[in-house]
Amino acid sequence: MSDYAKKTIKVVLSGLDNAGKSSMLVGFKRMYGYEDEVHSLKPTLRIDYYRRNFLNLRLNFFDMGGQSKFRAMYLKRKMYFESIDLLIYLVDIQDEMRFTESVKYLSDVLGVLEDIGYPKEIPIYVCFSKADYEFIKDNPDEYIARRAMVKKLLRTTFPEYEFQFYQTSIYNLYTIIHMISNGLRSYLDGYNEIQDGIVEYRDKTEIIQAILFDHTGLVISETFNPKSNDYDLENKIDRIISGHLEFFGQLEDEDLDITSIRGVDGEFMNICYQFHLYNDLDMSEEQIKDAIKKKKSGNPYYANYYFSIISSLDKSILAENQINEINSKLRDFLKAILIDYQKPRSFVEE
Ligand SMILES: Nc1nc2c(ncn2[C@@H]2O[C@H](COP(=O)(O)OP(=O)(O)OP(=O)(O)O)[C@@H](O)[C@H]2O)c(=O)[nH]1
Ligand SMILES: [Mg+2]
Repeated sequence: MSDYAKKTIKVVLSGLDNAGKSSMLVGFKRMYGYEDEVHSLKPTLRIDYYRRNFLNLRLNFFDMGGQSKFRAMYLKRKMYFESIDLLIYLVDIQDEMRFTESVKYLSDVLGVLEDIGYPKEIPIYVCFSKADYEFIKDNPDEYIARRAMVKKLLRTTFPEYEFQFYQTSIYNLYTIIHMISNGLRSYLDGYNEIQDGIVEYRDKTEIIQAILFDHTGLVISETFNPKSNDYDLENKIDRIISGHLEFFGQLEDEDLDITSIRGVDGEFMNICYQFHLYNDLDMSEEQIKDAIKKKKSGNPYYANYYFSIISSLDKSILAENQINEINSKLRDFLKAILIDYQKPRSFVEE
């Protein structure tokens, strides 16, 4: 990051009409209180665009309206699929009737990618959308069978591509944030150092999950939550984190400061931290004070970061004892890395 130039990343959301693409973006933009908006969404006409900055990245989202006339148009004019850095394809897991149609369109899209020389090393994100907790609990066998069918079909038809499979639900926002953030991770600078710090932190405290978010709620780094094959447990943890995201969104919108806040949820203890980092490299004391005061009025030198921790209750004493010490270390260490991202050009919210 010598010149702080941003990388532009084209993220494409594709899939049939009604698959949940625009809903995903609404959740991602709003973070909380978006249910009414999601329920009243109209079909997207052609393409909706959404831009957001994320650390060293300038994200350009293309929400490609999925009605058949638009799909035909995209397939004909291949430029829509050019220079994609992250392709997220949504398959509505609840719409059994259109399952074959959805897989067919994905195959058509992959055919176009092949024609235009899409780099095979960039994984394609296949997202089983509307994977609501209740739906999966009511139809577990069906759900597993459908997932397995799509996976097998894609892997045999397009063996040279790498696919990443996720399940998301708008009623559990973290499932969406987690997927998008994973897709962006390889484009982040300085990521490995942050990741090492988080892993070290996890190992010292035996926490279950630690996640570092930027002020827009995207994940900068997280411990790799060991896959337990326990869907209920995973869902519980994801929901706690979705609750944190909702909380962070509100803190940002209302310009509120906290140091930390903790809660107990069933067998888990969870803690949220807010870090305020400002770029004091080129600033006088006066300017720093000013920056803190005016953080919401577009001050480019200031940003919040959020840190979520989940531990099991019986390990929480250990986690708590370690937290203050590690926290101040983590903070210094994050500051050293993150401050680079906070140059004025990299902090314009669009
Ligand atoms: N149960 C459930 N419903 C969802 C979910 N996400 C979206 N929906 C519903 O699905 C409907 C369609 O969602 P959209 O986001 O508009 O679908 P789209 O893919 O953008 O559709 P086009 O713009 O026509 O391509 C909405 O009425 C949402 O309420 C989800 O995770 N679970
Ligand atoms: Mg739409």
